[in-house]
Amino acid sequence: HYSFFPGTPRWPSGQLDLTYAFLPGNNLDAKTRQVFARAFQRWSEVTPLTFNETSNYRRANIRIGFYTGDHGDGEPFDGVMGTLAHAFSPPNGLFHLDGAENWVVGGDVTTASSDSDAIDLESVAVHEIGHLLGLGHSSVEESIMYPTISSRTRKVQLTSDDVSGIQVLY
Ligand code: TQI
Ligand code: ZN
Ligand code: ZN
Repeated sequence: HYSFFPGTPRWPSGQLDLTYAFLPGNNLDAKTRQVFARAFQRWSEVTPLTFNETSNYRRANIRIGFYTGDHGDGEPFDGVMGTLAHAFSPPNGLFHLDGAENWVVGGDVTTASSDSDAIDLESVAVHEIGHLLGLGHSSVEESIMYPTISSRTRKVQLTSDDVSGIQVLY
């Protein structure tokens, strides 16, 4: 079953059109930006929320960046595997990803290569956006918000549990 953060934080009802921006220094390619756009779309399809990319990083509601190791927020990344990403509850909007992971960007993670540590970027993005919107973890194993994902796994479809949870908030 879905859960929320303590105090049930959410984006306010007057602020359902959210903007997101990528950390300017990251210089992500079009393919990577598309992965995030698709991940946001999963949630906008089932809520009144909209998500639009902006180039104004400082003014964006949601700020996405890849970092390695200690990056100044008290939650350092740990290299390959372990913590993959973290996102804060509303209305903070920070979404950080561990730049050290073997991210699979839009490819087929189930057949990805040599490295058994391949992690599907879109799957992690859909999960972290759930946190950005106010969802905690779910006890339903098939759900996007379940607190475990395996490498070489693609899990991007919201389940009825995820949809029920987000529709309580929005
Ligand atoms: N990062 C954890 C997560 O996003 C961070 C975290 C731990 C957390 N406890 C929390 C966030 C409690 C909110 C509330 O869950 S992670 C997965 C999953 C991670 C984990 O790097 O471990 C995904 C990132 F759920 F699959 F295991 C993305 Cl999809
Ligand atoms: Zn961080
Ligand atoms: Zn999580």
